[in-house]
Amino acid sequence: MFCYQCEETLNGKGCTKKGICGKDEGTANLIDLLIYLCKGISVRNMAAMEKGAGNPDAGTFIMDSLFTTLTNVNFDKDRYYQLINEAIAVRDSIPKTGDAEHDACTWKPKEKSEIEEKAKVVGVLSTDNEDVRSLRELLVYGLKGVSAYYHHAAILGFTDDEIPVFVQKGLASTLKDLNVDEMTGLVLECGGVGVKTLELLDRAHTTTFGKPEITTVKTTVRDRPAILISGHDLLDLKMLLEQTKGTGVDVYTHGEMLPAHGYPAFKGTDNLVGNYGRSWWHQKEEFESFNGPVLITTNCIVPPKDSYKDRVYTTSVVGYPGLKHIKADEKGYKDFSAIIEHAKKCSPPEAVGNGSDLITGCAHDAVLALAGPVTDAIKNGAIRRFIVMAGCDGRHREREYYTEFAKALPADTVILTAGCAKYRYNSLGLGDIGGIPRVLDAGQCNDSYSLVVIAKALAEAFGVDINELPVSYNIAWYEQKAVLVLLALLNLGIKNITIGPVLPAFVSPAVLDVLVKNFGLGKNSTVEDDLKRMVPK
Ligand code: FSO
Ligand code: SF4
Repeated sequence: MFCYQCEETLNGKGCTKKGICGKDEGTANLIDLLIYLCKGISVRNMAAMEKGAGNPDAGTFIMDSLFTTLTNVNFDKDRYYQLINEAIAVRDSIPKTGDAEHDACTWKPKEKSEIEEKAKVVGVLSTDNEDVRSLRELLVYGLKGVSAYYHHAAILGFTDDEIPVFVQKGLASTLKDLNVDEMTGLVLECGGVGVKTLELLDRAHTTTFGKPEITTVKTTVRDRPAILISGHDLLDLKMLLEQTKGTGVDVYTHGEMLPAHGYPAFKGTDNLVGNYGRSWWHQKEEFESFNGPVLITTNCIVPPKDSYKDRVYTTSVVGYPGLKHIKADEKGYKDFSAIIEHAKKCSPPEAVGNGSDLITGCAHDAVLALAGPVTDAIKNGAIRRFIVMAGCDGRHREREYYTEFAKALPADTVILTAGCAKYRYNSLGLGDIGGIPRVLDAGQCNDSYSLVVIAKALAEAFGVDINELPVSYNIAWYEQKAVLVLLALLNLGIKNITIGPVLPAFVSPAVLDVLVKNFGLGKNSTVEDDLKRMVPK
């Protein structure tokens, strides 16, 4: 195996025998083969589409498969065998349009052992040239991000045919000998498709669940049995709340589900009690002390401990061997009765954290409703600067930097955040500036679009270019959705973004050079130096 798609990759280079995330070698290889076959489907389907004979459903299959392969989504080998067989069936349902097709378009195993053998040789290292490999993988990770966000929009009925077509164009391109400019162009185009996808998802969420409102969320517990819901899928939360109503079972959000509290659709639901715990990597302790069942709707799941394994349920793209999986029926309905009955037999959750309230729901509509006070505060100097500190949290010690940076920010600065990175500073009690919270939590990483809308509106209000605003970007990344968000920001022309806590292993020195020269992208350094740079006097 060789995998270097996430920030926690072994020694900053690549996982080779087992993933730091817990993914084993066999699973990692099967993931490589599934991606290889998705590339093959794409090549064949793009050619067939030109002749009006394409399979319009292939895009959905490919994107759901890519979502499955993101970090901390699915560790279940059986699921990958199944997807590999489905991929071959989808591909072979598309008429062949040329004679000299790539191996990814024609390879077919006669028996299971051939799958394992093939899976060992089609991975990342099958591309020899370091820079070509870097650009291809950067594109594939961006496409994984697009696929994840698109999945959330599509299950709410919001689709855009151009997005799956681009995903196939991008995947197909990685089997071709393109020059550096062509590959770089596709990477930047992926950022543009990312903006479009995030906008689609924003529309899907706000149309379905209402426009988020600035909301205070409790982190204390009640003395009743409960279910913890984690991941990003708001539709799953909606169905769970409908089914737990009147059962005496409470529901708490975990990790990236926290922003759900800001949506009007979930307000006034008396058994949606509050948020439990912090970001994804604390789950081993938090799932233990929660006592009740946990439903994981998307990333990030970490290999569960035996002590609570029987209480963890997965759904949708998520999977882990031995965990109970809840599937949707043909109409998309999920029956959560097993998890609700399970909860009734469990003790109530034990309190965690300092019990302080959290603020969320500071998405674009809510913040722009404060446009007057915000622009006044900038004009009169009460707000000197905004720092976008969005992205992911992670378990490495270097991430302490983000907590320390937030603590060291001067009192006339405001943090704009989205994603699970917020847990590093949303309970620090950073206060407000004339009623404007100093940590404006726009929501999930899925809601990063809000940060762009806010920045664009400020630029318009002040009649300046987006790069002339008093805004600095100090982004923390972990997995591939964050890669896409970064590409989306670059596509919007945002310069001088700082990323950390380490640079992606998949960005080669030459590719990094391009990003530094064209966009001023850089890595974080010390709190002191970065403060001087990002918050000039
Ligand atoms: Fe965090 Fe995990 Fe939302 Fe990611 S929960 S790390 S970018 O999957 O998705 O922010
Ligand atoms: Fe390693 Fe990250 Fe890949 Fe897991 S997802 S195998 S930790 S690089």
